[in-house]
Amino acid sequence: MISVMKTTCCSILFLVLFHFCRAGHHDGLWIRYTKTDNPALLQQYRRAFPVIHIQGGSPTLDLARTELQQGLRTILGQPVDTAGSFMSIGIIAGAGKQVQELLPSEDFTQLGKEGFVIRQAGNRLVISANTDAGILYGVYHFLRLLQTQQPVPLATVKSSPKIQHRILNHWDNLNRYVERGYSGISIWNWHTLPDYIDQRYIDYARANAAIGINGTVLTNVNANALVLTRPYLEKVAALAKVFRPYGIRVYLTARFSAPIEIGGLKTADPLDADVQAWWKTKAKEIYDIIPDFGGFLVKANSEGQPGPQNYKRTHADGANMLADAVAPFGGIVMWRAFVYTNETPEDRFKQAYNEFKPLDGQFRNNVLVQVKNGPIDFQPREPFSPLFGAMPKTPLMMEFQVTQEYLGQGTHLLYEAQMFKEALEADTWQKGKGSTVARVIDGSLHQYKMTGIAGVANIGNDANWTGHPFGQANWYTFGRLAWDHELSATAIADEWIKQSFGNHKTTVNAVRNIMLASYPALVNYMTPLGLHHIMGTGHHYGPAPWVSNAGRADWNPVYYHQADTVGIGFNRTATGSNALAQYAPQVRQLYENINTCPEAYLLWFHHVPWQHKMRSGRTLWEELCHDYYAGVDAVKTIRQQWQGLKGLVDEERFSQVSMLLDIQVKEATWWRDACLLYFGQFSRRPLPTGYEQPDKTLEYYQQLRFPYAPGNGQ
Ligand code: BDP
Repeated sequence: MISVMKTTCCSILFLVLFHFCRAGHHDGLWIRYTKTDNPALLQQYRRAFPVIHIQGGSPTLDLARTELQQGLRTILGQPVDTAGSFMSIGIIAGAGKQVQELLPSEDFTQLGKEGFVIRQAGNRLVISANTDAGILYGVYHFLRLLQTQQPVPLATVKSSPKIQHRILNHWDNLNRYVERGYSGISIWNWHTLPDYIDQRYIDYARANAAIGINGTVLTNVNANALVLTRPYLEKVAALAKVFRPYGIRVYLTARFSAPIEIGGLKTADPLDADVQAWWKTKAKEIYDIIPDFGGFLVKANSEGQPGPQNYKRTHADGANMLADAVAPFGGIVMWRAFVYTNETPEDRFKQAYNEFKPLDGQFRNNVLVQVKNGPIDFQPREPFSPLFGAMPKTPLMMEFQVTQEYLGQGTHLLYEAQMFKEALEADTWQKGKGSTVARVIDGSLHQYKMTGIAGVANIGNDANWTGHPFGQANWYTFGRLAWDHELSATAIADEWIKQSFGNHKTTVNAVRNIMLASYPALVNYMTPLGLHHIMGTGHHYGPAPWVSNAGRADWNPVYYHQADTVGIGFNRTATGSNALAQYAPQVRQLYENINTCPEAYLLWFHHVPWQHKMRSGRTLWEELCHDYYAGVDAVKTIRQQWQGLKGLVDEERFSQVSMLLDIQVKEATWWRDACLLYFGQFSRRPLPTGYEQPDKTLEYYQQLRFPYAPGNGQ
């Protein structure tokens, strides 16, 4: 008897431990609640929130109730009474009139469809909204306040999203290969869908709802028409069903040639009546099984994808045809502006603007044009795309890349918030000072009726979702900025750290310092002073500024840096490609004058002589050396700071990040040495004295090959 009991106890203990490990640090994302470790605060929380009452019932409210109950139970470390009455002390939540009446002075119209208010009303904390989704967002926000140990009584929070469509873009193929993915294969297991619902789909929905993401494009922009066939649509419907109560809609990429490939038509011409009818029928079929289907994302006439220009039609013709198909069902079309062709002997920087600006006003009102933050392609630092602010009659949405294609991929610790903020805060000057990119995409500058923002996901089926443990911070940041682009990089970092690593001051301070130092470090060791697109061909892994034989001119690093014995950089002023003319005059003038151009963007716009005097007093060559070395030094400092966290963060992540930082130091050094040896051939100047000399030759770096680096497969 005793021995049986022992075994049972042991297995219970084992199960508990096992459960803790599984749902532990690595895979819990920011919805991994933990008990408040500040005893005084814990007492206050227990006193303030003993009971939960959620008014009303619906799948979304049921989720809110469960989330609140389970989250609170863990945070308080004691059971929570959910059977409380409307008059209980504790938390009262609901979207209905009765709850709203508890806040008589509140203007609920301001909150819109997704906003919420959290406010103390007597001895009750009221979470209210106009919709169930708003309540769910409010509940997640409330749990975040507790997880980040805000004092009680909690300050009032009124929050509604500044942007309507906040969408993740998965570049996931149907065979589960993730284009530019560095964290395993796709989380969508198309083979076992629709019948098998992986717990991950639910965890994914929770994590996204907790940060306000309300849409997901499941498939790659380099699209496969098969996903639009019935068997796949049923799989999509199964995912949509999981996501629906979390306020998340599904979208698909539409391959423009689908009417030919799966419809048996001879053409995909958007002005052809049969093609139009095919898309209309297809849209109806989709909405029959997914009534809240979000719509289509389209990459057309870019990098080999088919599009309307195959039939001498415009991007507007193509987008409008799809828009007409989904309009009766409330769907939208996100048409990408990432287009460029090698056949046009034009600076690639200028091509998206040239193509789209003339089409302003020609799109249906359920079309958003999706523009990458910069004019080229997700480089470590890009000036803002000149399209922002230039299309007042067409809602433009932002496309950020969360996955780190050009940013150290799966092994570099990079916190992307400052990069996103830099783009959002850039002033387009299109309607005078203060015409920021953020105001373009939140619709306030041009009164857009529809607004959106997309982030190319860094999510895969790795145990921790994002490969690098700090990749989670970038997913989190994207969601938080999509909700409120005014949040600061520091505030978001603090929230994420506290929810992911706990509230210990030393940890929070050290991890924050590391995160904030990571972006300037990466820019310095990869592409300082406005260098861009000098990564390895195809996979974009590592430095390869010497490459000049890629399939098309504008895939070659030499096209972008233009180094010669006179200097380095791409002349985009009036004496060069004149891309600067695409900006408002104030921006153009600022960048065009080499003395006012921010040095961070210098080589984006100017071919600068090697002996040019920089603001530091150094010559350009010396500055380049300085920045590359500073980048590597900064990563070494980050590594050192991380070592100081031994014992303060869990062993698993401590050792993962330690190993990754070793790789990062190695690769940053590789970037620095390879680039400076290569550019030194043109500057014909030695490294300034005092710098550690490269231990390898340029030839060594040039012969490195990585045929199986992620990004080369299908
Ligand atoms: C580039 C990627 C490529 C994508 C393309 C796009 O290298 O894999 O297909 O962008 O955004 O950055 O369409």
